[in-house]
Amino acid sequence: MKRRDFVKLSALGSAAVLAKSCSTSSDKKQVSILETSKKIKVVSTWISGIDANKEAIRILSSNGSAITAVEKGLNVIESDPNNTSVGLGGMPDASGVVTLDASIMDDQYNCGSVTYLQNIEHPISVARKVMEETPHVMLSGKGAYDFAIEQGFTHKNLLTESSLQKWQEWKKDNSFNLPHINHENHDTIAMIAMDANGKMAAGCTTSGWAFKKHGRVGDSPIIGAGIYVDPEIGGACATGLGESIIKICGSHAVVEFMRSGLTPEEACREAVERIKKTTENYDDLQVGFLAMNITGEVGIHSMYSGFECALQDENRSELIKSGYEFEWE
Ligand code: SD4
Repeated sequence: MKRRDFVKLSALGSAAVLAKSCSTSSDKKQVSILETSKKIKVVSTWISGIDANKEAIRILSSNGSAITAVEKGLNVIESDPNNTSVGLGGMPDASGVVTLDASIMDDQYNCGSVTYLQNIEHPISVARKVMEETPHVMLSGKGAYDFAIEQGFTHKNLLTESSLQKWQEWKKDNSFNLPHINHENHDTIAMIAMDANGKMAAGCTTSGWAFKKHGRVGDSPIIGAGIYVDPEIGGACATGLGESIIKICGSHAVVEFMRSGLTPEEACREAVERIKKTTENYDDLQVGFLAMNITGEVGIHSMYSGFECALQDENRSELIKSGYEFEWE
């Protein structure tokens, strides 16, 4: 199903969801201040962020911490077999194996991540365990899996019938061509939350680039690329083609742009500009950034049209359409 149709069909529950356009290619110099007040709030990439946010805000409303809100919010999407970019139901790599990347970070530079993790439904929770239970930041592959089992996680087959079928179709026709990460074939979820104490955390969880080369790791588990949080400035996270995001340390770049005085939206746009400068061919290359500063102001920007984020606080839920550099159609 195309994203457009999914947006139309998606059941948005009882929350009032308003589509709001921040800027378009023609008015991209316009700066949108989406949110400025410092109170509990959560913002997540893509439309699936709506469901993740509901769980996160439930936790924040009962005085839960930002880090727990991020973990539990992302768990919802990891368990959704219909999201083909995250956890259960995630698209496999070229060899038919589902491999997962995830990272989590609070606003005290504590962080944890897992890469190339297999058969564990909640990589974001394993990343949190890496952060809290080990002296390390990142565990990978079999080591990450063994650690997860040690910590009480259970082995699970994450390849659904539907993802297996898509992989089989791809293998039959295109096994020499990677599908692009473009405007509508990815749904990685990244989230930034602020709790009642004004503390912030960010997280990201994904099965990465569909049909990627076996062993490939994207930006999502790399602190500074997929996510970053600075206690004095705010947080940022990324979605889209990980290779391009890694090359500019995307989320860290967004935070540093905010440090230099830019609003979150301007900072996200500046990071996209940097990718344009550093990437020879950005035809059909989608990247999107999402940022929140410590005053609670939120902004997003992407290379191509179609990127959107879900924002929720105690009173409302909104779907924000991103400003962008190029119109897709
Ligand atoms: C990756 N950044 O593995 C991820 C993909 C993604 O929505 O964001 N998909 O490169």
